Amino acid sequence: MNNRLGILGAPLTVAQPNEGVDFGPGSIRYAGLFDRLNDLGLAYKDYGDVPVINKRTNGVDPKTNLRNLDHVASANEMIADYVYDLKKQGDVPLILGGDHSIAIGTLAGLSQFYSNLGVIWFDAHADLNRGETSPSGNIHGMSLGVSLGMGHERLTSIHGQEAKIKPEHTIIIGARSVDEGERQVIREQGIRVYTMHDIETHGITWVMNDALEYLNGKVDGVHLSLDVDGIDPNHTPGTGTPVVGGPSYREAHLAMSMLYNAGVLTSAEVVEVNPLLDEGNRTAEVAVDMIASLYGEKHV
Ligand code: 6HN
Ligand code: MN
Ligand code: MN
Ligand code: MN
Repeated sequence: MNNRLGILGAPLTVAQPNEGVDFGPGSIRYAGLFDRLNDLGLAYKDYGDVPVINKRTNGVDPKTNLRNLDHVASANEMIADYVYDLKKQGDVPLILGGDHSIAIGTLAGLSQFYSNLGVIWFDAHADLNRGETSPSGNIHGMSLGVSLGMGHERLTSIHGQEAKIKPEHTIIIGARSVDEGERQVIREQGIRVYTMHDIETHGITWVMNDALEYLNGKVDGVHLSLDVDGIDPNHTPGTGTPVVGGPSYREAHLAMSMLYNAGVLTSAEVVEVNPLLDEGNRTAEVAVDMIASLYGEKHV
C-alpha cells in the first residue's frame, strides 16, 4: 500500500428528497481541495465521479417503505466496484458524496480488504433505520444499518451476503436525532454512541481518545464516514437534514486532527454537502477544512 490518496466522487442524490447533493463532489473540489492537498505535499489521484444514474420513482413503495430502491441499489453496486478498484491500486480511498447512502457502496467495496474494519460515523443521525422503522423511507437514513447486515436484501447483498462491518467495531459520534427503531438497534447490537451530551460533558478530546482506545487492537483498518450534518448547521448549512446543537467547527476540526495524529485512518468519505441549500459554498469549504485536518494540515 502506498500513501497516495485516491479521490472518488459518488454523486448520488435519490436516497433522500433534496436535489443538489449530487453536486457535492464538484463543490468540494471547487472549494480548494487540491490546493490544500498540494500544500500538504500529499500525493493524490482524482478518479473522477462514479457514473451513477439519479432517477427518482414516484414516492415510497408501500410494500417496503423504501424510496427509489432500484436506483439506490444499482448505484451502490457501482460505487462498491469503483471503491474496490481504487483500493486495489493501493490508494487510500477518499470518497466525496453524494447522499449518505453511498456508504453502502463504500463499505461493501472496502469490506473485501478488511475482516475487522472499524467505522467512525460522525453524524447528527444514526442511519440505522430499515424500511420497517424509517419515518421517511429515505435510504440515506439506513446505510449504517445496511452495512451491519440489516435491511432490504437488495442493499445488504451488494458484494456478498455477509455483513460488511461489525457492531462492536462501529462508533457513532455527534448523534442528536435518533429514531426509536434506531435506539433499539443501538441497544441490541451494542453499538458505541457518543452523543452531544457526551461531547458536552466530557469534551471532544476525551470522546476521541475513548473512541480510539475502544477500537485499538480490535480492528485492521479505520474508516471515517463524515456526514457534514454531524457538524452544527451554523457552520454547515448546506445539507438536507440539518439538526441544531451539533459540535462546533473547532470541535469537529480537533476530532479530525486527532484522527490524523492517531495514524489509524485507512479510508474516509465526506457526504451530504448540498450546494443548492448552501450559503455560497461555505459547507464545501468546511468539508475541505475537515479533510485537510484529517490529512495533517497544521496551523503553524
Ligand atoms: N443522514 N432518521 C431520519 C430518517 O429519515 O431516517 C433522518 C436521516 C438522515 C440521514 O444523516 O444521512
Ligand atoms: Mn460488483
Ligand atoms: Mn448520515
Ligand atoms: Mn446525518
